[in-house]
Amino acid sequence: MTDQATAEKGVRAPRMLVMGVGSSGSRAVSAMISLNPELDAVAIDTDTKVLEALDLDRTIHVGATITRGLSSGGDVELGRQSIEKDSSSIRKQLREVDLLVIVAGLGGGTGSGAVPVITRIAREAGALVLIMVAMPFKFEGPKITRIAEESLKRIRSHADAIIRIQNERLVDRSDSDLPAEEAFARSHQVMMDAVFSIGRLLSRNGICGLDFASIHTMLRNCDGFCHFASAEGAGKDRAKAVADHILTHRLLNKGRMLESAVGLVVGLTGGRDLKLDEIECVMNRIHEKLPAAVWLNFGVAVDPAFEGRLSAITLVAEQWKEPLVDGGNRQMGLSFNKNSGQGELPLETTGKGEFTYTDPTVHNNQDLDVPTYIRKDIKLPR
Ligand SMILES: Nc1nc2c(ncn2[C@@H]2O[C@H](COP(=O)(O)OP(=O)(O)O)[C@@H](O)[C@H]2O)c(=O)[nH]1
Ligand SMILES: [Mg+2]
Repeated sequence: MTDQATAEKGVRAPRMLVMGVGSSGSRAVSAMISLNPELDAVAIDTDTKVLEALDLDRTIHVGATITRGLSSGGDVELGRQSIEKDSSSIRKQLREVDLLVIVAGLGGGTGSGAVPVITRIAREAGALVLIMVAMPFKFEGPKITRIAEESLKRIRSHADAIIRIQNERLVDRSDSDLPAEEAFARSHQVMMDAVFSIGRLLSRNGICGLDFASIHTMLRNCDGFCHFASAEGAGKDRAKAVADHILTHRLLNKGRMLESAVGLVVGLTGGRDLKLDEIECVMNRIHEKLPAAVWLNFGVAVDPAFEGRLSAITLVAEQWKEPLVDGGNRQMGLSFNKNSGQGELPLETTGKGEFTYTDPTVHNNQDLDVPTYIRKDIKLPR
């Protein structure tokens, strides 16, 4: 095979799989599929009634012998046992997956018990794991909150990054008429925005900048949590509207989080009518809020369905686990000069971060701490 043929064979878009876990997670995934049937997604629950009610082809029922098809009844241990028992069906889903996005509402038994286990299995399989969890509303009571917090701690010890959606921040306390259903729907909407935008930016629709390497850098190195916000605008002033919304976004602490960010990924999606001016307008306004030395990466995707609209997502890191280092433990020049355009990491020299001084996780002679796409020498599209 010629070099060119080899290269062509190796080039493929990174594969993202979305896994909805527990009843809320499964419903979220079902809502995503109904809007985008192409999405690679699977729903997993102990409760057959919930799975059957979803209009989904790909569902996995776990813990049949443990809960007999019923829900875990809020028992986290039953959720954990159910997934351990059926871990082989989870492993099968993970073949060739580069990025696994797990979606769940914490506070119940299945999602809270199963997500930490699935996260561990996926890391062992070599996938980059992004967890998107909704934390319960205050009105659900202290017991539910405690279950969610404890599950989050366990997830944290395995996941690359967690996007924690504080349901409480999605509602305005003055909005006393807000139907409960609408309140829950908002957290599903945030998850949906995040999944769709990351998917678009990783696909071949991306016309500049953002690629799997930058998302990888951000997720692996942020200090566990990464904050997400999205905004959309339409019409003539859409760029300004999108920037204003991001700069005052509730999920970014009314925009204050940007002032102390250490890392930021911005993804813009527009239609074929997207103008360079508009990209500049959004980026310049966001730049103004950022500290001088920030690691910034942005990407733009064009999707004909976005004609007349502009959407932006941001992933914000407030802290790195440790200064980003290369294989020789040399500090990398990651500071982003606000005036110099885009900052980007040379992927090949990315180090093992916090794993620099720990033994590698070796399986079948492969170091699982090295991302799948590097181990398999998959050339990522730039
Ligand atoms: N967005 C959304 N969240 C929900 C919904 N139902 C429950 N939740 C949230 O998800 C948490 C877990 O509930 P659930 O998914 O039913 O539990 P599980 O099936 O045992 O994992 C709850 O504490 C709620 O905060 C829903 O319909 N939509
Ligand atoms: Mg349930």
